[in-house]
Amino acid sequence: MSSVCVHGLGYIGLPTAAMLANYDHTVFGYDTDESIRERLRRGEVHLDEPGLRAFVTQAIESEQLEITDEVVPAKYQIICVPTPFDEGEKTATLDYIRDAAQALLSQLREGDTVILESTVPPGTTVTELQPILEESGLVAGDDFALVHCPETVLPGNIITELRENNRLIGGVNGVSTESAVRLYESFVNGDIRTTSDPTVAEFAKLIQNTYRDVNIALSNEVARLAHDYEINSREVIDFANEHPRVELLQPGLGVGGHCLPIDPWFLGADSDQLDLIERARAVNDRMPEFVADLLQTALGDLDDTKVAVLGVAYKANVDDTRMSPGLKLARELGRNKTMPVATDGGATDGIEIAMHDPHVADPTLDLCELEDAIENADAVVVATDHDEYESLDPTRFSERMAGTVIVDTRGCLDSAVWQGEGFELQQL
Ligand code: SAJ
Repeated sequence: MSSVCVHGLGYIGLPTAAMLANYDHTVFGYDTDESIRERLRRGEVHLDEPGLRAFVTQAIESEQLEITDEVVPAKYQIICVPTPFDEGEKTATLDYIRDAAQALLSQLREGDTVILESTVPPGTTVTELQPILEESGLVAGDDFALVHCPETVLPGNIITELRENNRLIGGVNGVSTESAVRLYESFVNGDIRTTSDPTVAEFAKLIQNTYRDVNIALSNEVARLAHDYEINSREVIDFANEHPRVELLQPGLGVGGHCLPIDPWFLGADSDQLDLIERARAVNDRMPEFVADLLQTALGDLDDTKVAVLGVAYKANVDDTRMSPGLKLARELGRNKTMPVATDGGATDGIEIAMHDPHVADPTLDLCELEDAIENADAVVVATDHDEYESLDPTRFSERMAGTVIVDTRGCLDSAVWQGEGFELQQL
């Protein structure tokens, strides 16, 4: 068993630290945010992820995981810090990685292994991280091992996927790769595949999310085409997927979260070859506009109407609203009004937008109860496919709503039932 220091205790670093600790490694967890460190020491987990609280508590109570106030010396140093997206420049901000490398400098010893797990533009491990670490006087590959090992876990299923997913490991040389493989082998049940260098691993990670984004863009285009042909896009996609080599994903209000809408841009950091990938991004980003147009057509005029948006989390059954398509739609609906809608929804002078989400408890968002959201609404948009929305009762809606327009962007509702209740249901 080894000593491991995990730098960054967010959605990836915290479960990784707890996993290693629960597999008997001696783990030190460090986060620059003092309040996170204090909460963890009190046994409070600051992230909403199934099973994480118990998993972290087990690691801390067994004393295999210690929360520290600085980076401490360890055989393995794992960096799991964010790489925030600069929306204007469409680039990754690498400051946290540079800061993490600086914080590590004085603790780095001969024989250690440094692992970067953060999602980064191709080349980052070698061109950004390595030069800073080598200011220690130690040489990557000779004196210490250096690898990129991208995280691949799905929010909502992180603990299982940490153990079960295949992992990619790319070191600056064979010795580096082998050292990291030994650590991941101790808890990963999936295959561990080694790439020829860190840049291949960085690139492959970005392509995994890009593949999904481009695939969804094709489904979203199918949805727009199907609308013109007056057929159901999900039926088309189901039948197209009958072919053994076709696997289209599902259309929707757009692609949110902190991965799919962002990672494709990282591929353009050192290249001007983005083409299809950029188009796919634009197709997905335009979906809220498409749905706003559907509403406009269905309601005639959006002035003096009330629209309820159900679901502001970026996807089903999570509380995360980063790059949320539902919030984007609320902004889009307010765009043409004289008083722009606030980023958190709320009313303008011409259209009232009410938002509901059973998973989100963000006080900065003007969310309301479902009954209040649909009360006197002229239209309802189902923006996120939370489990709760699959069992919505149309009678409850017809009793409260003023209008009959429902746009189900995630295919949650049973169209025959809702149409039978007299609703004008449109599904993407
Ligand atoms: N979505 C659709 N249609 C679909 C599937 C998803 O519109 O058929 C939308 C969702 O509603 C959501 C967005 O795409 O708004 C992203 O959701 P997601 O479930 O596809 O992915 P994330 O962002 O939660 O997590 C992804 C995962 N990547 C892949 O599956 C290739 C996860 O494994 C990564 O670890 C994560 O990104 C990451 O951290 O990079």
